[in-house]
Amino acid sequence: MQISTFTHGAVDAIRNIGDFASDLVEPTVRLGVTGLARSGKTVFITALVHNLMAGARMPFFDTMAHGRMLRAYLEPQPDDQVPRFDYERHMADLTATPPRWPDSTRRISQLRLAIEYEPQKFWKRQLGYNRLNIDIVDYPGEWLLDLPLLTLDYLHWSHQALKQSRAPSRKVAAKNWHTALAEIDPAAPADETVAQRLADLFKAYLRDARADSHALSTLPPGRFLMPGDLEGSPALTFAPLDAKGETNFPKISLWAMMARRYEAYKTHVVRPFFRDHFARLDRQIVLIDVLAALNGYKPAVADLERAMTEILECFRTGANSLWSSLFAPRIDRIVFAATKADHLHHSNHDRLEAILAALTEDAMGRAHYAGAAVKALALAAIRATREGTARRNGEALPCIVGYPLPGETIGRRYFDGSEAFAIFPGDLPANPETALRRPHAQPDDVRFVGFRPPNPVPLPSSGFAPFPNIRLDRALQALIGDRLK
Ligand SMILES: Nc1nc2c(ncn2[C@@H]2O[C@H](COP(=O)(O)OP(=O)(O)OP(=O)(O)O)[C@@H](O)[C@H]2O)c(=O)[nH]1
Ligand SMILES: [Mg+2]
Repeated sequence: MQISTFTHGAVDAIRNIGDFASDLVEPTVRLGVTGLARSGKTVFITALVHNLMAGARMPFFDTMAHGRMLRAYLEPQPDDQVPRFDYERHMADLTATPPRWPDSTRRISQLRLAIEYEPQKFWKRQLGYNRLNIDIVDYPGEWLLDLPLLTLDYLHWSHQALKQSRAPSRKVAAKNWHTALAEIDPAAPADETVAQRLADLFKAYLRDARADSHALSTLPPGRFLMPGDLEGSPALTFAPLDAKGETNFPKISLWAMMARRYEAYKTHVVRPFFRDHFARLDRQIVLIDVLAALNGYKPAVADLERAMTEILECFRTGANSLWSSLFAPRIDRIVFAATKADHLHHSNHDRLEAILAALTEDAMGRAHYAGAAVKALALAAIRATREGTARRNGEALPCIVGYPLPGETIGRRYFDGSEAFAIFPGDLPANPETALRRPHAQPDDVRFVGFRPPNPVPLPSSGFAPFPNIRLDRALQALIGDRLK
């Protein structure tokens, strides 16, 4: 174990030296956009690229605010073997009539944005303009859940997966799998048909658990839900088994076969993904859909907190962490963002930030220790609502106005997507602990509906005006502002 860790670390270190050398020629920032499924990664990346290319007004992004931004454009991405981020297609969705959100991401993709800017210092300006590349990877959020698997062996993963599947919120979805499992003797000789059947039932359970409208974070292995290139591959033919207190299984047993496949999944699928796309990050933004969790009931918040803590624990920089033992980390700036802040009136943004801070307190504290600059903010990469005031019983209520997505409901009201509505989403509690630990959502609590994207504004020349947003400029400043001086 020690030896293999060392060997992997050495290989990664050599890669990093290569990156460092190419960085000297062409300064590059590798920006990690991290987040669970549906947290807003693809929308964030698309909005960031479009708003930089379209020269959006960004008062809190120094380079733009001080007029030093010359131009931004997409370049061929550095890794030929990774597909390109389909920026044009996502833009086509967002600027369609009516506009729609991009589809959920099914495979990995990458993009490189080049920024040309005027240096701040007079003497540097005499040498001409500077250029900074920003490399970003987009991937299905489900895959992020595999990161904690790197620290779990098959026995512990099986134990954990079984425990999670027995939770009241998942028991029903797991029924068929549990029934089959009860008849299995893990010490019996390995049998491919049995392995296949258990893997199928386990996958069906994961899918059903995800389909539960209250579930926010899904359960690993991520490729079971979003296989990408591994669709139909035998690499995914394994499932947890019930060890029933036993720890020693014969080499020819079903248990041993499943354990080997689980380890192979980690070695050949999980590890390379994180090594190739996360290990070399310079900066990271962690997107968290806090509002969706608050919209659900208590297990949703607990579920989100658990998933994020597990993931962020792995990302922890500094000595003796999984991250530093696997890869040589160098992330020196981290932004935590509560996404979709346009679901709230701006008077509530501070409260949303306070809830985000409470939710990620541990992880943020640790990252800080390791010398990384950390910032938490409420953000909407694309603002789908505007603010207004509604009158109810003579009282003026701050509300938001937007097009609720077809199928959304509030109370008895059903929305078909064709009309704009003024909605009073409610106030978040002033004390973040109340939001996170309340026993059950009350009927009068905050209630959020999804909105379709705002109507695109075509420009007279060509293309579209930058997307309205909330605090995208602050996020950019915190992430890359210092690299554009
Ligand atoms: N109102 C609003 N909704 C947003 C915003 N960003 C994302 N959304 C909503 O959240 C959904 C998910 O956003 P994506 O960017 O696709 O999320 P993702 O993290 O890429 O998800 P996966 O690809 O499934 O991992 C979108 O379809 C929108 O409904 C935002 O800034 N404002
Ligand atoms: Mg996506």
